[in-house]
Parts: sequence; structure tokens; C-alpha cells
Amino acid sequence: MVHPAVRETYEAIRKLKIQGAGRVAERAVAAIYTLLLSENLSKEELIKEITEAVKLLVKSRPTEPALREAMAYVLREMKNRQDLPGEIFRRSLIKVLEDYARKREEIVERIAKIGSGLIEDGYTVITHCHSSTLMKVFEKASQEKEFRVIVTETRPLYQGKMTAKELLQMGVDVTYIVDSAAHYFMKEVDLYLTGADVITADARIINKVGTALIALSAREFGVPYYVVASTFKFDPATIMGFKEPIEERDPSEVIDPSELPGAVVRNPAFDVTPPHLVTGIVSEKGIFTPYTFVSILSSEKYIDAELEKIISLAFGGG
Ligand code: RUB
Repeated sequence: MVHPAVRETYEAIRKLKIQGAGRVAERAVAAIYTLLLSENLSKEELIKEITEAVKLLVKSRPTEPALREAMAYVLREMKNRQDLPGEIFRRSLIKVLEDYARKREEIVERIAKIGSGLIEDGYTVITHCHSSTLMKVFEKASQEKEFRVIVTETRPLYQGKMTAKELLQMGVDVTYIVDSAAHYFMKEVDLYLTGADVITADARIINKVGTALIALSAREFGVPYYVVASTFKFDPATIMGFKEPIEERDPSEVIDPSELPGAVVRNPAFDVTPPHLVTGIVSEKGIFTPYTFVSILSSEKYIDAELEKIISLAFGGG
């Protein structure tokens, strides 16, 4: 039996009611936090329920190392406290999950501070999809400068609308376009910015499908492309030789299949941008080229037993 809050969050992530790598990880942790608030469960029951919750949540979206890292964090902190008496165990774990949320917020704030420096007064920036990290960069920049953002609608689920609405609330000028108009408008653009779901060991960026095409167009026009992403987006599984899976979503998000009987409709959620198209990655540690970012992270990331468990669950081994 999975706790209703966990089931609900799992469904919301799958249906993209909760979207964006950072928020997916954050809300998965929040669901486990809600579970921990149930005072009527014994320590043994809590451990069992949390383990089940992690197993379910980690499979909610496949192309999400930040989610995997968050679930490994839950398992690790739970294991570290398993010898504590029941109520102290519960309270201590509650605190540690609150720390996770706080730490993530601090990281994003730091990225916003660093990244906002890339946007100059009078700039036109182009972006694709919706990244909570990038929105913080825009927010910070909008407090100091005036700029315009060209926002792609982001087919098939129109995450661009969310980006446009939030930018308008910040008082930023928005030009809203269909995805395929990105190249047409590139001559007006000073800077291309996106978030990322994954940064692989070979320095590739995985983000919303369409990101790579816009990066190609930006390169053609000499427009710099910066990826705004925390170090949680680096996938240590790819150092171990696992290939990052690209999520394929239901074709009905693209078109009602009955309108095209006989056609194969494909709906990949993400695409892969090679490092030579990326000017830099803006992380909480600073701005680096993709190769430097990966070389720093590869030497730092340690795959412990919990992360290994999660990787094996996510990649089909358990
Ligand atoms: C969202 C997307 C975002 C990244 C980064 O795709 O591609 O750019 O997840 O987001 P989807 P964040 O809508 O399919 O989840 O900066 O919030 O982690």
C-alpha cells in the first residue's frame, strides 16, 4: 500500500502537472515528507512505506537524475537514522527533508545570482520550455535590467505558456512564438538560455525536445547558449556506463491517433545537445564549459550504496 500523498504526487509527475526536473525532485521529497507526518505509523511501518514510496516515485519520469539523487538522499538519511527510537527517528527525518528543500532553494538562488549577470540591459533572450531554475535567473535580472524574452510555446504540452505568464508577472517583455519560428527570430537574439534535465558524463545536455534545434540555430547566428543547471543535473550513472534513457511519452499528446490511422506518431520528451553547441553551464559552483563542468563533477560524485540501489531501480535492475 502506497500512501495517498505519494500516489497523488506520482500521478501528477507522470501527467506533467508537476514538471521540470527540480520541481519533480522537490515534490517527490515533499510527498515523503507528508508521509512522515503520519503520527500513527511505527518506525518499521514508516521505513517500509518510505521504501515503497521511493521505489514508485523514482520511476515517475525516467530522464531525471535530480529525482534519483533526491530519492537516494531519502534512503541514505533514513539508513543513517535507523537505530534511533521511533519518534526521534521520525522527527529527525522530517528535519532532514526540510534541510533538503532549503538547500535546493539556496542553490537556485546562487545560480540566479551568477546567471543574471549574463543578461545585459536591452538584451533579447530566447528560451524554450519552462525551467524553475531559469525563472529565478530571469527574476533576479528583471530587478536590475530591462530585457525581452522570446518564448517558444513548447509543443506538445505548451510549457512555454507557463514561462511567458511568469515573465509577464515579473514585468518582462515577452514575445511568444511557435517552436519552429525560433530560427526566423534568431537574428534578433543576443542570448539563448535553457534549463537542463541531465548533463551526461560525455558533456551532453538533455533538455526538452527542441532544445538542440534551437542550439543549432543559435550557433549559426553566433548567439551564445548557456545552460542553467544545478550540479544535481549531472548524472553519475553515465560515468558507470549507463545510457541516459530518453522518455517517450504518449502519442496522444501530439495528435488524436484516430486522425491519422496507420501513421506512427512519436513523442520524445527530450533531445540531446552536444557540448560544442553549448557556450557554458551556469551552476551553483560557477560558469564552466560543459567539459570542465563534467570533469569537476566526475571527480566529486561518489556513487554510494543508496545511489547504486536507486540507479539499479531506475535502470531496470531492481
Ligand atoms: C522541463 C525541462 C526543463 C528542465 C529543467 O521538461 O526541460 O528545462 O527540466 O527544469 P518537462 P528545472 O516539462 O518535460 O518536465 O530548472 O526546473 O529543473
